[in-house]
Amino acid sequence: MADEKEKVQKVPQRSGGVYAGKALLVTITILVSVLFTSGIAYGVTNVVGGGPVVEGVFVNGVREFEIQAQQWVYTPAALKVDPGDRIRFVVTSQDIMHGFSINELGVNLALNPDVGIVREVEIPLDMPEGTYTMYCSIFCGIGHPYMKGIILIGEPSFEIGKVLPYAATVIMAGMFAIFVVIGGRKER
Ligand SMILES: [Cu+2]
Repeated sequence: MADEKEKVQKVPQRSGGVYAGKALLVTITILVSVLFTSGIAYGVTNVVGGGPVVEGVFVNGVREFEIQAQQWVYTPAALKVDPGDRIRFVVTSQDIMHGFSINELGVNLALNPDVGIVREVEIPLDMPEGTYTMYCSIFCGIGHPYMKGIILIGEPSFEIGKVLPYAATVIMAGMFAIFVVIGGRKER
């Protein structure tokens, strides 16, 4: 009985400081998560399909893109087209052998150094609007897995991929906050 009384008395004395500490911890966690995610999101958009979005040049009704490939980037790395477009890729490797692939469009080119490879495709009118990946399909060194770009088709109104990193962080921060609160309760 004596022990229980002590406990009851102790709780109110501690709680003020404990809650202030928790609030600070939760705030710091959220701040760090936001900074971290922004950094990742910024890094991802700049590494994969980063840089300005290029819309190509119309040559006799065909949307033409001149693309340079080199270890381990495409320039430009972000293309924008519309459904129904006729597209011409003119892709040249500036150094060693690379590939140039877009699965959804059935494109898979092997690029010998300094030889421009030309390939024409038509974007089907019923192709779902969104972001597609162009990537190197021939091993070209340590950066090969990251040699990627994006091809934007149409004007997608909502893309889960752009929201996902932020949503994940909010969930992570929320979970961490819950753990902190639960952990704090168990200590007592
Ligand atoms: Cu490669």
